Amino acid sequence: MSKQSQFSRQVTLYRYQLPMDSGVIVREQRLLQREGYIIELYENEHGGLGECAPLPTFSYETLEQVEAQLLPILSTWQKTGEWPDFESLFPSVSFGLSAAKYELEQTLPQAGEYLVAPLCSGDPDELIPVFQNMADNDRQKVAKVKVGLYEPIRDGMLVNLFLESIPELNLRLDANRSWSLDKALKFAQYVTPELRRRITFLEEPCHTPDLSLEFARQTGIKIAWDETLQETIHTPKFNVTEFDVSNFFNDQLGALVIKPTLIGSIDRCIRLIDYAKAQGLQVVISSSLESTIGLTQLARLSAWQTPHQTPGLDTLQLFQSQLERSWPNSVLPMAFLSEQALIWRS
Ligand code: OSB
Ligand code: MG
Repeated sequence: MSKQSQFSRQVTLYRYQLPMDSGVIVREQRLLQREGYIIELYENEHGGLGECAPLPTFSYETLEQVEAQLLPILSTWQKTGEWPDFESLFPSVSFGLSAAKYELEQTLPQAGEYLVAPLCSGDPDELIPVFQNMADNDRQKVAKVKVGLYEPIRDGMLVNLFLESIPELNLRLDANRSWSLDKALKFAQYVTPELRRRITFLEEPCHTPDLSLEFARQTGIKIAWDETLQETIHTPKFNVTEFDVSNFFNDQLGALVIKPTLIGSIDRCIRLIDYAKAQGLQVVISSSLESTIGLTQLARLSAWQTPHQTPGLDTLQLFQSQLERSWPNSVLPMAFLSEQALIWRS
């Protein structure tokens, strides 16, 4: 038999369920359980895992659609070793499948960036041990705060307090498009102009990208695209090098936030990162609440492709367990793939 023998490749598809509490991260629908698929591939002694976990209210595809798309792809790969066109797949499928392929081919470096920007909920004191660790590692103090959930005045005062009480702190803020221009400006009014410099960026302050840009022009606070990038990728003729540059790259922009589960394959993410770098724009790799399988891969992607950048991966704290792979220093118990639902094996 040739090397293409069907016995040289093995595929297992699991569906996992992990208890969690998404808290305020997923605004419209509090998630108490994270569900997704894990692909496990083997070929000639090498293995690879990939996580395809569409995020409710953020992803456009459902779990059912993911499974329906995955099954024929996995069957074909197992029989022939052929991969599909990653560009034509749902982003979560494209990311998970590409991650498994990268691991199989040993092209995703092992070293990961596990110093992440802490997501903080309101008490600056919580951050002291985290910042100590950042300082010990010669890193800038950076944290992320969700805004737009309460009154903009409260948010403005809170941000001001953070910046005032922690002198070298840099803050990333995220409003997930929840403000009108008026409310966003009200927020900014409560942040002392000299302190605004230490807001590295505010993700998606307003209901629309145009309003967010207007907010940035009026306040001097840099913004970052997250939802806007995801939306752009969903336009039918999306092409990394031809997307609407006027909206994406301008002086108001502090960073591009890339959530691979919502964007697509590792190759696509790398093309976007290269393009952003060429424009002098920072890129932050961010989580879509993946299990430790996807999350550690994102930490590896970040160390590899956005070195010296603190990734937005502080989401394991929302879970009650890790899955199969450990996140360095996490005290959460481990759940295993062997305990998850087996969907298909061949
Ligand atoms: O709004 O950026 C978001 C996680 C899941 C869905 C949406 C978001 C997030 C995060 C991840 O905030 C953490 C981070 O980016 O630092
Ligand atoms: Mg965001």
